[in-house]
Amino acid sequence: MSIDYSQKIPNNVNLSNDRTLQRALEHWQPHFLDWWREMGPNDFASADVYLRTATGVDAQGWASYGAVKMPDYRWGIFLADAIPDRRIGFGDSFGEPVWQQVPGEYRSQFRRLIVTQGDTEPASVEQQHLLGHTCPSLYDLRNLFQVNVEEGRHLWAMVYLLHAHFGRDGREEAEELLARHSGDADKPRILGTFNEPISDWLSFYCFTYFTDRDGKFQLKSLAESSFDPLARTCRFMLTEEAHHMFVGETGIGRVVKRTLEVMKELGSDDVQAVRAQGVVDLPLLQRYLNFWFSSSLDLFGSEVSSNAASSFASGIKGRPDETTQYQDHVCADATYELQVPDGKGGLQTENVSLRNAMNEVLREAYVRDCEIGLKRWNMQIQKAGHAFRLKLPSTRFRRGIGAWANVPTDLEGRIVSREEYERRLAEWLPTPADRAYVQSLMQRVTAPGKMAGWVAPPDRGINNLGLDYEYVRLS
Ligand code: BYC
Ligand code: FE
Ligand code: FE
Repeated sequence: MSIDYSQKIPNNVNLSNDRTLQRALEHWQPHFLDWWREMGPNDFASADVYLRTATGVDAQGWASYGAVKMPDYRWGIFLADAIPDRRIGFGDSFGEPVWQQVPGEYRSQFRRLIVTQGDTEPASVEQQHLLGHTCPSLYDLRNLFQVNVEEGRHLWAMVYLLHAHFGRDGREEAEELLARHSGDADKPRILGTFNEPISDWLSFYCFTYFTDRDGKFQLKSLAESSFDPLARTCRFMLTEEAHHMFVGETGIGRVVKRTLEVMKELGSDDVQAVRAQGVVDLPLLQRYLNFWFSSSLDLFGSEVSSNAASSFASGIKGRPDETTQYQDHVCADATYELQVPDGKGGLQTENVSLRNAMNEVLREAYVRDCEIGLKRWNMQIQKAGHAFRLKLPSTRFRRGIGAWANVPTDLEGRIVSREEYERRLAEWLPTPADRAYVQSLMQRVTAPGKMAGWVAPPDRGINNLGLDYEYVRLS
């Protein structure tokens, strides 16, 4: 079904046929806009931004591009097309028809997941609230705003489900999604990573690489859900998500490229010499990767989780690509082997039911996906003739959730003493001096086609336009 843009809230869910729901969402809309004005990239409200907007939900040409002032962006409700006769793909009800309504017994579990998902979307906009002021180029500024408006739309996607399927509770949750704020002492966002500040562009690239990728895996597993409206919502969100991860992967790749150019000119990889030229030394980049990777790993929840087991059993949340990647969709008797700390400084092996280990299954798939970018960046470094390699730390490193929470380990995942851990953190994570140095590089560049000195230009522009296109017209 095509998207109806003649409505106050663009949608492809026939909203005008359900007056009560339409009114409820139209009541929430000004609250969303107030939130956007206050917490979003509000200093750029009058800028013309070259944005893509969804015009359909099919694979061919779903997007149209044009200059938009962000407060006028048409946030709406877009579900991927229904799959005729879709069946439940996993768990105890495998093979039964999917649900168009939430079964009463699963209501609170669904609500919790949809609220958690919804909470991350506005959180990321809040985290990136001030980044526009230090953009390295108009191209990057445009990408930031594209990501921001789409995260705003992802909030709409979850609020639609809350309003349409959870009655009064859902409407209250929708209000709460605008009342919690990233980093707020009293009302923080739900998940840890979404309360971390993103105050420089290196963090933004790491966040879109690592944290939006958690989004990809969570959305993929919710896209398998037996609750069909949720599955269809997430399937469409995934088409937008690809660009967010592209911004991260190419962003880090451009940082590496620029640093290698400077190292070549200098004939040296000496950190002080490299920094004197105003670029990001590779060990510093590594510490940023360590920070955002370890933080994002926590977003998958505990290795052993009864929540995950019951979500799988009841068909609420599957594994990414459940149909194509797995043979056994029921996992009634399968087990999973885990290595966990034994509490005495050593390790022990635990055999748990596979259903209880679903968070870990997801996390493993995520880690493999994260490796792809590292391979590419290391290829650049190798081609430039350097021995340095970027590396993902062990999944045990600096964990705050699960079996490894608060167990001090080094980057290889070896358990170390608390004292050694504290002492070596400056080797492993960005130090205040690192952050101050990165901050000193964040000088705003807004001449069309120009690029800050710490990042190489991208290979190509947006939608086949040149790099010197004025992607954001500031006024
Ligand atoms: N921080 O059984 P457990 C995205 C909580 S990113 C704080 O271990 P479960 C995006 C957990 O909520 C994708 N708390 O885990 C990216 C639970 O609390 P309650 C977002 C945490 O429930 C960039 C308790 O610990 N989507 O879209 O199996 C930009 C025990 O939970 C954390 C989703 O996450 C943490 N890191 O799984 C924009 C999907 N981790 O309820 C957007 C929806 C866990 O006992 N959420 N806890 O108070 C879920 O599927 C699950 O809730 C989780 C946790 C995977 C998060
Ligand atoms: Fe999102
Ligand atoms: Fe995203």
